[in-house]
Amino acid sequence: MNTQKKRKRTALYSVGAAAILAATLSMSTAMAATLDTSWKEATLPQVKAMLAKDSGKVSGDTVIYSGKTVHVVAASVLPGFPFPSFEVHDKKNPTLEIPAGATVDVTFINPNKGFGHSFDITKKGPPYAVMPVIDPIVAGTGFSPVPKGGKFGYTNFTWHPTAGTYYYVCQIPGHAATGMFGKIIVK
Ligand SMILES: [Cu+2]
Repeated sequence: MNTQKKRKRTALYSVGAAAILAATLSMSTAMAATLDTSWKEATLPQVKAMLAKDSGKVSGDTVIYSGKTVHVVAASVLPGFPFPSFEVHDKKNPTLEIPAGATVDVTFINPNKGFGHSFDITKKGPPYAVMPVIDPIVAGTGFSPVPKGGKFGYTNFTWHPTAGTYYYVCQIPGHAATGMFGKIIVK
């Protein structure tokens, strides 16, 4: 990377960081109004038990699923992982490899104290804008509750994907732009 590009990236990052802070502050108010009732609550031990139910197998930076029904269990910013990021099987933003025609049962949990996140699936790859404006191809999670009092929000949705390349993306402003996304290969 040349120096000019590096400077540009640093400048963009600063704008992104300020936008994240501003957006996070305004989102907490907006989310209180838009939060849907499909979110349930779990304690951290329950979150860890749920994460263990992911049916994939880790291979390098990929989680490979097999069978007619697969269980994808994703978290946002688990303790010890960088903000903002997703984790599946303790891997940061792994690529998920899913068999075409499978029924995909997705559970998304937000254990990130003080922040909301979403897990939305799209065909649109990076780069993402501060406001990604993604219309998910399946009804995704919407914005999670902000954890408080040792309780963490989680929700489920089902997806029947056809072969192709997809991405899972957080739609909270600034998160996808600063790396909160991963790839899904369905084949
Ligand atoms: Cu996020």
